[in-house]
Amino acid sequence: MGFVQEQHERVRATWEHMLRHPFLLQTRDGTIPFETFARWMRQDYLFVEAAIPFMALMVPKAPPEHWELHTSVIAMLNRELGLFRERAEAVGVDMSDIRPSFINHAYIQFLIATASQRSYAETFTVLYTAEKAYHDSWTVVRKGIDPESPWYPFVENWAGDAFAQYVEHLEKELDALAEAAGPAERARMAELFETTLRYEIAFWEMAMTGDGWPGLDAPVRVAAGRG
Ligand code: MP5
Repeated sequence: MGFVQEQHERVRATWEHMLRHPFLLQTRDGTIPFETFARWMRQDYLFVEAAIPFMALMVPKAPPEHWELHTSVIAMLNRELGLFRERAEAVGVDMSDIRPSFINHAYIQFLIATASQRSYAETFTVLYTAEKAYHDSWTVVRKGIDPESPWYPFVENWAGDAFAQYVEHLEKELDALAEAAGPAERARMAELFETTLRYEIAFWEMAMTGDGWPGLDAPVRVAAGRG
């Protein structure tokens, strides 16, 4: 069994826990409150923005055969930012003056620290896990969401065939990187796989429960009733 399958088996219960998150089930069933989905949109916009420097930091560590992959991911992220702006405009989500929630801030710092300080294979593990988590999560939403839903374009983006193929490609490459790694590096990769999964769950939870920072009431910039 390859490294990736091994990791999925190891964390299966936690992965399934993520896929049962109320944010996903309520989005699928059309019962998600508008402001809850809007909160996810604002926060994920910032996350996708931060994913661009994350990808760029991987380039100097990458073998030249992976450069095309990285440039295509950066182009994809730019298109995604356009999708967020288009949906926000179409549906009336205010995207002005957004700031990261505590959990989003932590996740972004984790991305950048990993890409700055860890090996290529370790950083690639975080990339794979975040992408696979989104593919699987939005696949749950796809099984039941009304195609007329204003949120459907997000479902298509991450649950669609092109994204599925991209994630499969990442899986193959990650297996090859793990094969070439020694046991100590593989152990660090396994830990990062699990940490990334935990951040993904925390992100859905934050979307559902609020974008504040511990010890503070809703930030001053947040309009009454939003949080
Ligand atoms: C992704 C995302 C998927 N947009 N947000 C979170 C919190 N996790 C994963 O990444 P991408 O780069 O948008 O496909």
